[in-house]
Amino acid sequence: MSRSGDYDAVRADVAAILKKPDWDDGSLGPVLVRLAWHASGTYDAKSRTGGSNGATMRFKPESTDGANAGLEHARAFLEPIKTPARACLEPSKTKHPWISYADLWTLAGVASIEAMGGPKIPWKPGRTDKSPQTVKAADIPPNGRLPDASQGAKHVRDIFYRMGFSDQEIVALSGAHALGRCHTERSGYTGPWTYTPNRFSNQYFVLLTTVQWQKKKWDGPEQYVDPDDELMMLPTDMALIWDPAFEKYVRIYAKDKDAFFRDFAAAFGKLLDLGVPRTKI
Ligand code: ZEM
Repeated sequence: MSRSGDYDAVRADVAAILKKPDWDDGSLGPVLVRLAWHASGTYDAKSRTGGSNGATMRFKPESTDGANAGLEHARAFLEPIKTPARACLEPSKTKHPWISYADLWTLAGVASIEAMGGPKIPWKPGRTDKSPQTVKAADIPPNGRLPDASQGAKHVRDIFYRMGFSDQEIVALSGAHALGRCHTERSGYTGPWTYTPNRFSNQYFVLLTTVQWQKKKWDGPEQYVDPDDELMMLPTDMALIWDPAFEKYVRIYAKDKDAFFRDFAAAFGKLLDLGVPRTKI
């Protein structure tokens, strides 16, 4: 068992499980980043509800929100880092039982970004988990707080302004779509955004501004593809170049990787901390 509070030991264990040849493009990194984002992106600044604190995605209705389809795998991949299956038989084999799920899920996103070549993300521990025995319905965010990919700029602003983000932060955060891919069985969409889905980069912005995006010809939901039908964009991704205020930042980040890394690190760190009680000094 690691010493309580040894977050570097947890980070190292997350980094060690990322490589997985039979999973997607060979890395668990993207789905772990998505877990950290969805755990946090339920925050509502007005009512100060939702957010990563509590790790409420373990409970219904958040666990069964269609937006969270597939994240049960991400949560299961992290389970052995906290409590390996055999630990009940051999308590000496427990790894980091002291860490809360809420800290583990957000730290795993941070460690994954860093392992995939991204910036260092500001991250602080201190999240606590709601207990399955005493959690109240009011503690669990309702479905519908996460963005709907079929919509446009107004919806994207409604969702992210609710959390307290600016247009610039919205665009910076969206650059995470350099990572991973869509799965028809989870979201209805298909394909990766970039040629390097396991590499954190500003490629998402470069591709948004240079590719001739066209509607994919298929029976599935409206999505956009490059002329070779290898890469994809969601309607909400296209909204970032169709809306002039968003587009301004897309062009900045396409040209300036360092600005993107700096702004992404700040915005992602802020996202993971929404709703986490912090004592002010
Ligand atoms: Zn995503 N995202 N996202 N996103 N996302 C998907 C996958 C990933 C939206 C969205 O609907 C979808 C942010 C913002 C927004 C990641 C990170 C972040 C998928 C595909 C969809 C449909 C799911 C599937 O089929 O598996 C929308 C509408 C967004 C805003 C408007 C933000 C912000 C993110 C992090 C900072 C990542 C890493 C993935 C890839 C997951 C994977 O399994 O590969």
